[in-house]
Amino acid sequence: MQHISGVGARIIAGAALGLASPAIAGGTTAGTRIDNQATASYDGPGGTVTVPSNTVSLTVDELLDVTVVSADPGDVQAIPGSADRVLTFTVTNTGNGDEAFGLASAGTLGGDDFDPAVTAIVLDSNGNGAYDAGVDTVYVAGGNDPLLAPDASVTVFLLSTIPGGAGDGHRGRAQLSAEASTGSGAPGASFAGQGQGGGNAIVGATGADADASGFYAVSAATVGFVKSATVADPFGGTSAVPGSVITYSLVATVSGTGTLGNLAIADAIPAGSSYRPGTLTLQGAALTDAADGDAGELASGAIAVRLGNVAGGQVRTVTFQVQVD
Ligand SMILES: [Ca+2]
Ligand SMILES: [Ca+2]
Ligand SMILES: [Ca+2]
Ligand SMILES: [Ca+2]
Repeated sequence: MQHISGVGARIIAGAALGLASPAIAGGTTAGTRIDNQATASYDGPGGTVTVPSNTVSLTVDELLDVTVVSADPGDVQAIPGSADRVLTFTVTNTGNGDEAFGLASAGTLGGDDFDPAVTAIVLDSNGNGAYDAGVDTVYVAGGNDPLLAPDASVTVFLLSTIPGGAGDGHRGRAQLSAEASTGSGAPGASFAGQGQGGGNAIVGATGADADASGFYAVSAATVGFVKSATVADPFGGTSAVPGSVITYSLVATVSGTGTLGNLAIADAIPAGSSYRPGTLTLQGAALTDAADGDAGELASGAIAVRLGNVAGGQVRTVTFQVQVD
């Protein structure tokens, strides 16, 4: 039996990790054994005497923590009635052990103008950060819950249909939530023996569940289309008589925050009149009558002009002339 005595007695505590453990944000990896042995020393008659304590071994419990963040830089633009519009999220295991996470979505939420109908949760199974239809794996609750190592993340997509009645500029919110499959609850709640490496699993500061929202913004466009005519008769007047020249003006005005794709104008030459060759114009510039490389032609008794994609706020004007027979 050794006794610690004397003014020179010192207690030194030293800790040694039983396993090499990588530094992770969640702290020491769950299941790591921490052995701790203290020593005492004192000045004995023959010099310093060192006395070791018993070794105390602890296994690091698993903290269950998760974060979900929106990965979209802003609102995702969508047109009314469109399907499979994609919101992107990142789910990260911020705990210190391997954990699978159950996912859930919600589209019927307040704080917005409409409810997107969430149709699928999809895992970015090829890891490219982008939704690949038919390639990335559709999530099935309890079937393919993503298993994440500490600090690991998975990109998750929510696919939604935008209601047909959603108005231009309106926003709709959808939410992704993730929950540790071991369990969640109040921070500090413990699941005995369920931690990685044999310790307990303990709910961390996040509550072991998290959610985040993304927004769809409706970007719609409509076109107003107005046709007008001016008449020049052979006598310097404006009567429509045989020989009068009618100049038709077709004005397409696109409004809204979106873009109309492949807007096209067609107008049949009215009965009782004949097209005046070489009079077709777009934005004041002449178009050839032939079907060639430019945006319009006369074909099958009608003029046709292709305006392409036209964004809200823009106007396209087409003119042509006919002569009264
Ligand atoms: Ca775990
Ligand atoms: Ca809503
Ligand atoms: Ca992908
Ligand atoms: Ca042409």
